[in-house]
Amino acid sequence: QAIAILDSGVGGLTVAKEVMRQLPREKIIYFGDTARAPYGPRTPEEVRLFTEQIVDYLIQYDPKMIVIACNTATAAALDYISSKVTVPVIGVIHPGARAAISATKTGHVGVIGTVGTIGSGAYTAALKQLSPYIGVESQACPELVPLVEHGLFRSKDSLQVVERSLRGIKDTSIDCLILGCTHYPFLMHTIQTVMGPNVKLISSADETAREVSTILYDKGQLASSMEGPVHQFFCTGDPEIFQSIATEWLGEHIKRTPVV
Ligand code: DGN
Repeated sequence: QAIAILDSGVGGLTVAKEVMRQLPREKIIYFGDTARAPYGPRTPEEVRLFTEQIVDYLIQYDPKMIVIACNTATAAALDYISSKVTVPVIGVIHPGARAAISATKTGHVGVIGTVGTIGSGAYTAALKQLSPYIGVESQACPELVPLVEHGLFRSKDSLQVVERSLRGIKDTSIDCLILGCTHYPFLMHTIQTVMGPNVKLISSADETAREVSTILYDKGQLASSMEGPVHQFFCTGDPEIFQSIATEWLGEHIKRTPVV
């Protein structure tokens, strides 16, 4: 049985990569809804519906767990999806919040994400649930997902776009910045350049992969095969762009079966 990982597009590959690194025996079935990305500007109802459709598709493959590797979909649909399926379902917001709480020294953290994620207040709620006196600065960065989906994350223009996007949060006194969108690790170096060396960037990928590992271990479901798994990738949009971004990011040749 595989681990199903889904996102609005290529962003969840940042989580898939970390799952592959921490759990190299596990097979992954990845679904990127590239035709309907970005999810950020959509209503929570629409994001919930899209997430449900993807989960209905992935359930046919009988996964042992589902990772909603999209903050926007986690905020809009995690509870709903968890109540619908019988396998464990995790999102990326709680793991990201937990990683920030363990990294901050000053108790003042920043969060960047899509309009949907920031507007939902889900990060502030998750951070304050863990640590009630934490100070949180939030900033929506709607220009960043399209940059990544178009494969422009290494382009010269990306620095300007990132500078513009981070203007509101750059001059605060945060010591950690949560990359509250799974697309943002593609822009990690540029974001670090703009924020400067004193701000630690937190990606939820490591912590999410750790949670996958813990859940599968507790359920006695960790893969034991000695053979390397063959992962499967699905996308709803242009398969060539998806394949080139996925191959560059994961460093392996990706065989994918696009779906409509
Ligand atoms: N990767 C998604 C997230 O983490 O929120 C991006 C959502 C989008 O499509 N804008």
